[in-house]
Amino acid sequence: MRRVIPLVLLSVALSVPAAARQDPTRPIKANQTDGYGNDRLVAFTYFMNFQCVHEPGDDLDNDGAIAAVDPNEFQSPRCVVGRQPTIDPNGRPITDTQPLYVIVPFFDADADGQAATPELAAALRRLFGFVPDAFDPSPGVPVQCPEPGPPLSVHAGAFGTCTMHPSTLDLGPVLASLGAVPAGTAVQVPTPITATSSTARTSARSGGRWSWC
Ligand SMILES: [Ca+2]
Ligand SMILES: [Ca+2]
Repeated sequence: MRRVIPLVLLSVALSVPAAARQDPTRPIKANQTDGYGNDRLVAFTYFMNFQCVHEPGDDLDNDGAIAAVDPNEFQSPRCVVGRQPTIDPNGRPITDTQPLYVIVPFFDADADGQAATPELAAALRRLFGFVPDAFDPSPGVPVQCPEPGPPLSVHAGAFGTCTMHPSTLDLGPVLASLGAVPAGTAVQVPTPITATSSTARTSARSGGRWSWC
């Protein structure tokens, strides 16, 4: 079964070259990832961390106390898949932010059933009935995150990493929507391996605020 899951809306300031009429210069830099926009291959350049916006009324640790009165919520980034904040990191409406689609291989292309650990593989098999390549350190498809290393990128990323991103995500809301876990359950997993794409022709511009979808 091949599926693509939508990822949480996060926000980041990054850019692609305004005159991107040629493939990115190889290897791409440590703060860049490959992506697709304006109908061609591009390199996304990160000038800040990929920010998971946390608003006062949120309760991202699911303990019943909203963030406004719960300082424990801020001891580490809380990046929640399936949740969209109303604002971007600049405080502007998220509706004014360019969407950035993060494509996750939700199939097991090499049919090896492997994940980073046997425990993670068992949990994924319980949740989905198979082990997606999104959590396979040696997946059956090429991906942009973690960075593949030379000659494509300067940096070779470790499993569960991507430049300027946190190394874990909470899949709880997506799994709850699928009926796999009760609502309000946090399910922390390694950041899945991904490919990145923007859709709008106007997205291949210099600078800008983007959000993951
Ligand atoms: Ca809380
Ligand atoms: Ca696999």
